[in-house]
Amino acid sequence: MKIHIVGGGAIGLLHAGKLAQSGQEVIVWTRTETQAELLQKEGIKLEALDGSVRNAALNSHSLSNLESVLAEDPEEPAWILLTVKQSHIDELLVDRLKRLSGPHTAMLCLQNGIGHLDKLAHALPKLALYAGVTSEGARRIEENGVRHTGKGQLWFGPANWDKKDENLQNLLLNVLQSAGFSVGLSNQMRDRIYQKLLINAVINPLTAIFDITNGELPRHPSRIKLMQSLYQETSTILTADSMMLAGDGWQLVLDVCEATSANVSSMLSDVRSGRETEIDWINGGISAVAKRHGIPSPLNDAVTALVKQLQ
Ligand code: KPL
Repeated sequence: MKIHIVGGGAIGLLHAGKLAQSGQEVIVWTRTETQAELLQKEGIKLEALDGSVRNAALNSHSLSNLESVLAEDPEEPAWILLTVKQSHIDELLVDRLKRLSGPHTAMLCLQNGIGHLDKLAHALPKLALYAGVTSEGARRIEENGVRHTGKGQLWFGPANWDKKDENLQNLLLNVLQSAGFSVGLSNQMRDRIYQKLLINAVINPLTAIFDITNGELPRHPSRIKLMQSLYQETSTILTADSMMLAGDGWQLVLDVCEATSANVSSMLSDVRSGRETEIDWINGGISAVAKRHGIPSPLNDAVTALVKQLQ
């Protein structure tokens, strides 16, 4: 099975590298021609958790060359793994996804935050859409090199139930498992997305604002107070929108800070590199949910405004 991975960031390259190493035919679609050429020429360098580095060959193209690539190889993909950031899901990309996919294609979306699934379901009504949540840690260290920084778990499940395809989902499950991923199918993807959102809503903006690692965040009483208040507000909003929380959410936030203690959050990393952050789809998305329910969201509004000042 050919697996098309759209996005050459850390999560895209981690999946591409592990899948290619396990013998799958992988095609990576990147935003820049330089990255596509490097991946095509030199393959992907994957640094595993034990520090060993292995190369794997794959095919890579720039999204801007989609038309000419499809003219030569029009075979419709069984699976597309969409790993780009929320901010990159614009009209142009949606149009390209429409052209890349066929009537039997399924797409797994691995974005942080909320908003993308509704947008994609509306724009691509024929596609079987799957929502995914992953806790794998990865860092892109070169245009064609990625370091696996933490073992995680991937959950995925249907986002538009009428298009659910059991054969295709089992195929992807097996392929990902054979590539060494811990992966499970879930019928509760909305809850899983909301639980991850709750964690990201507290850790990401505060680490970006204070310019500190995840581990440093809860190491000061005043920061703990801010974390707790933002957690409380966010969990009230998401619970009003039917989130079912498995376990103690506040403890989960602290556990993630501890488990990823040396990491820089993706939002801080974006701020430091001058890239657009995902604030509009994390805390901005929560403010939008609050508005729908007529609940105030002063802290989510405030961190959204502050992070926008930084980016
Ligand atoms: O998902 C993350 C992110 O940085 O986006 C956390 C869980 C906060 C780990 O860094």
